[in-house]
Amino acid sequence: MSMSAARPAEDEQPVQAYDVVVVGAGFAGMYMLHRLRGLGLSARVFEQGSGVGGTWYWNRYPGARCDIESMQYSYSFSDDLQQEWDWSERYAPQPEILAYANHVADRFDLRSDIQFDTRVERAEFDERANTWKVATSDGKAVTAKFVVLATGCLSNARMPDIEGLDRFKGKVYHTGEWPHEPIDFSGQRVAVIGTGSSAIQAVPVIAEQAKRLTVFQRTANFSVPAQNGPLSAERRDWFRKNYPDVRRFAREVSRNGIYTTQPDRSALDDGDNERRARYESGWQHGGVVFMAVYNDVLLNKAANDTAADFVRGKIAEIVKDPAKAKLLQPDSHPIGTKRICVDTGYFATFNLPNVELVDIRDNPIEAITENAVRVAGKDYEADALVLATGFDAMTGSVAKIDIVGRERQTLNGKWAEGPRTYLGLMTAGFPNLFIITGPGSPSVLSNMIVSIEQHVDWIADCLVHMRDKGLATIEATKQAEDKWVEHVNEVAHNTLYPQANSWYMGANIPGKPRIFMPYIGGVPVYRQKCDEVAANGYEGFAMAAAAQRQTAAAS
Ligand code: NA7
Repeated sequence: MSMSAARPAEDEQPVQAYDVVVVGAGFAGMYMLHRLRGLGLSARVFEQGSGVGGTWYWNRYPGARCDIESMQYSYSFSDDLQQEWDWSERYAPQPEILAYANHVADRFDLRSDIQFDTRVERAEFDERANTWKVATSDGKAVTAKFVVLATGCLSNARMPDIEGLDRFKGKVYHTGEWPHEPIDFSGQRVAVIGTGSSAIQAVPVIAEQAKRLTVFQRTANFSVPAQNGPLSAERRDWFRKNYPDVRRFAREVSRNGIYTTQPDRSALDDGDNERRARYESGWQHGGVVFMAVYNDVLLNKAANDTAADFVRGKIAEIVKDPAKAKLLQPDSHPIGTKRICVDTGYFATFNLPNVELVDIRDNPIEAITENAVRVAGKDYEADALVLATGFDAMTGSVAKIDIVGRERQTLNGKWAEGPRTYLGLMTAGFPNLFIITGPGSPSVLSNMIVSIEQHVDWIADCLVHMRDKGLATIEATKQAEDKWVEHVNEVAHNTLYPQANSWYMGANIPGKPRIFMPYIGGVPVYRQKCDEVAANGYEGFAMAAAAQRQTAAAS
């Protein structure tokens, strides 16, 4: 018999078996892999991009940068790493964050267990074997005892349903899927659709290059200045020296996982002058922490109005043309209920002679023609179109995977009325399937890296517990999940957040159920709850050894 005849056909190749399959090699997937290796578990990471970095791999639009200070938007798990990496600016630009992700991949030798350019298409739980069968876009399949979805919250770019988009003859770019080569808009007429965080960062940079820039605004957005600049050696050294306290504070004290002053008073406790002075100082300090000048801005509409009025006043001061200023002043949602944007010169950009603002709130874009965006019968000609139209947030990337749990239930079927999880970590009926920063956890309302590290550590500890006890499966009970979903909703509805048509609510995707997805209770409360659950023998989760029947999960 010849050697070739002895080789089994492709579909007969033994299926590679891993302890854990991780989906995604962004900041969550990379750290998960690092922890799994440390535990001596075999792991395979599948990543659809050609490199690590997740969000920071895809979002390469001009002006893209973090809205949390770099010294805090960074891993804390390795002191050597946090002591050795040099950030150049207070808020790192995207290329630097991507360089950091690559540095981490190299430093911890992660690449050998990451398969790039490969999408996970399907994951199906085999109830007899207690394993997941994971099928990938290269036509192969592997098995794993556990699957960890590290798919990211803002990773599924949303193309708008605008008639004629495919007819446009010029270049079309989505901010969340930006090309890898630099794009130079010099001499071009550029149309930007959308005025969320991405557009607010991109518009000032594009305006510097473009011959003409037209911004199509459906909803005016609140934005505060980043007050970005070079990171001083003193500030960097201060952080390095104080990292143990800074990180502990971010995990255990700060609601949003950011080391910053915690507000101790209501906006209504101060008179006009004192309040204005405090907002002014928050504005001068810069960044998302503007929302934490007072402790009730997101709880009380009257308090919220004081912050919103302050920012509207700033817009009126910055934008010279009063009609433009009025259009740019948000009036349809309380400040902060859509994620507060952080900018460098956004509002001032509208003072430039080459920049036009088109209000599409009452007159939506009618169509895109071969060379223009048409609004109210008028054609705004453009050579390039920038779609800053956001993401199918939090659930979009999970939904793209065909996930089949117990009794052949699909996750998309189960979540048809909105995502349901226990602690954002697991969903009933899908054993051994973990989600990092999933819906029902603080995730996008927090410093993502703090929340990622917390989830990864919790999952790693859980896997050790299962190994030590000889357990084969863990799954959320329906009862615990129902209670948690109710709690998440209750907390959300005690705030002003549900008043906005935001991506937190799924409101940016036609037909997506309106459910407030992240958990508002705050990072410390949430962490404590997760720790208590683990300390109480993984309360609310059903765990079983291989031979046991899984009945608890159905109770
Ligand atoms: P966002 O915040 O979802 O913003 C998307 C923007 O695009 C927003 O202004 C939308 O208006 C607008 N949009 C979406 N679809 C359309 C259509 N069809 N026509 C006109 N305008 C449209 O996404 P970003 O990428 O800016 O930011 C996402 C997060 O990334 C951000 O919060 C940070 O956490 C980082 P709308 O407000 O829906 O009226």
